[in-house]
Amino acid sequence: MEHLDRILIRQAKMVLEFNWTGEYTRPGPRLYPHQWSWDSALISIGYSRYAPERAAQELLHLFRSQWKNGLLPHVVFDPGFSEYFPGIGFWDAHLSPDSPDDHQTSGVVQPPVHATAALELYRRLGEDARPFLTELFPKLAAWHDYLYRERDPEGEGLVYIRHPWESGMDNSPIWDPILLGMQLSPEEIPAYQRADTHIVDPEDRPEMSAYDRYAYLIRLFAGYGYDEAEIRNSSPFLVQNVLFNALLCRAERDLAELARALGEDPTRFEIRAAKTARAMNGKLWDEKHGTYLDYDLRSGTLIRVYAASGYLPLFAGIPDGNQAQSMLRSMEHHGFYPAKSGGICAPSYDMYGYGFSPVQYWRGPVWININWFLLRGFERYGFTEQADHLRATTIRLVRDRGFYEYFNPLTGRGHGSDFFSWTAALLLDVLLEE
Ligand code: 2M8
Repeated sequence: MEHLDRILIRQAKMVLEFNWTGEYTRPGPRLYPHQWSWDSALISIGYSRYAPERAAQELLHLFRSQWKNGLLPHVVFDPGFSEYFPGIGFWDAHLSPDSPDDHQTSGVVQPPVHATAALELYRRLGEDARPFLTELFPKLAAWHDYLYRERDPEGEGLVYIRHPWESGMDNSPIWDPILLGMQLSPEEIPAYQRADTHIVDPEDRPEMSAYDRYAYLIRLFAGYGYDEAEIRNSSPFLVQNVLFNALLCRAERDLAELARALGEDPTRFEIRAAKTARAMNGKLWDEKHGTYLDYDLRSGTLIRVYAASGYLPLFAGIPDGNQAQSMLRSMEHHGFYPAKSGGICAPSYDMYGYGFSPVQYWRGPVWININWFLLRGFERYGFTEQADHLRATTIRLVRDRGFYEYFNPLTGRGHGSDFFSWTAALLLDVLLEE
């Protein structure tokens, strides 16, 4: 191993150590003081490589706050930290009879990468992971059951998200058409005070008009006591999201593998994974552009906005060989694989797309988790040259610029939170692989 890599590994471990609270790992020191759902799954993938007990602790702590109906909340609050919006009182999760009695959480979810993370740990630990798996497996199954039961009422194989935050790509231009259509009167906009814009450059964060709508949706859900049938009837935001469904499909397959390891029946997970893959290819595939698109259930139309998440089905093995080839061409010919023009892979949104910003959060910057999903996807399809390139640029980016939350794809400059945990964890996964 090269000397520079060894230094980078030490630094990455220090970032995670710095954010470790004793119970879970904060995504970032000041901006994100609580536990986030998909952050923790990605963080545990990094821990699996060198600190397996931590990986297990991270996931088990998160699942202790799972709702009684299986919903896995996107944030588990540490009541000791109040400087974050929206906090416990804004979510009012206790209004749901399903919320946990002894933990404070949000009332939305995030992409389901948890079974994938648990399988990674099983692969590293083998039989030693059995006690952990025995405890986590029924919770993972309940989480996936919740998604297919509550979020796929027509049994299509595609689950919906009901808030932009559920995609993890909070202010992606994918949501613009829907948010533009949400005309709110002043009295519909809840009173709130943001904390994020005091901590990092406001230019790097979502607009106020986006936050108004995030806040509006939360209060709408709380007003219905988080009753899913009511929310389904009334939420202006109801989307079958490519990223979420691709990661769910992969997680279902991974859960089936865990079931087999535990001597449990994998059938329902296998059937659902296959159904989701079929539905994505049938409903969300855009043949002309060689990518997958989100579907707006309210308007009954595909959202023709091109983001890096459109290529994440590669991570789940959803496209066939021909589709995968055409996705690669699509990435290279559009603004996602700017290697030839000197840009940095992979912008989260088409660099030539309308509304692209090199600095504003999910509207263009490079994110290490997206790169990691793409890298593993390229490897899966044998796109070795692209995988090598993406691996090398990702490592170089973090080594040269730091452990930032996201990076300007034109200059490489880091933005958002420094000491960002999943940047460190996923880099460790890549650097420590055998
Ligand atoms: C961002 O989202 C939170 C809201 O959940 C925020 O902006 O406060 C997103 O990047 C999300 O994907 C991520 O999980 C979270 C914590 O890193 O931050």
